[in-house]
Amino acid sequence: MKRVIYPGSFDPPTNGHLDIIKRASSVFDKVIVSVLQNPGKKPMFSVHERKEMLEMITKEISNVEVDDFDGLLVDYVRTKKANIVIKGLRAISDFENEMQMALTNRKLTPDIETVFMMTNYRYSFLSSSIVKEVVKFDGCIDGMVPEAIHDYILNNRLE
Ligand code: COD
Repeated sequence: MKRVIYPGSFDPPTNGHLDIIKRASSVFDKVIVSVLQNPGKKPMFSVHERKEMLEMITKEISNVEVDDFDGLLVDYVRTKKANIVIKGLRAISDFENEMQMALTNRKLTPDIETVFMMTNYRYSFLSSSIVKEVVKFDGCIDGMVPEAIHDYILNNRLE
């Protein structure tokens, strides 16, 4: 059984994230979407809220589980008895950072593989930061985030 971890900040989840989750769930037996508890960053949504949103948008995908983690990703991957990490790639700008993370993870634990999925061209411009920026100035986020969490984002955002 191929279990994969899809880690991220998901602050908030976007249509780009959901697209990767759906595609990964059709390739692998189990996808564990895991929110990093990162005290270093100042998120707009709490870990609890981000998990709640991920659960709302994945409730119809039976082989997806939502979780959270702290510390090193490779240690967490081992505790979940998985050996594959899924990442999404948008532009060249993602590549440099993602390559650095993948090689660091490989150095730490050689038996964990990182598998990259190319973004869907429709969502190639999308990031959580863009969504937060638009929300902050009361812009329209239709089409950027899954409909199921559109109102949740507007109602729970931090000013
Ligand atoms: N289309 C496709 N993919 C996308 C899109 C989009 N529109 N938007 C985002 N993605 C992908 C990202 O490329 C990423 O792979 C994933 O979705 C999550 O994105 P974010 O922005 O929510 O999350 P990040 O990039 O902040 O997550 C970083 C991690 C939490 C994975 C990383 O910091 C980590 O592993 N931290 C743990 C500490 C650790 O182990 N460090 C050592 C390794 S360097």
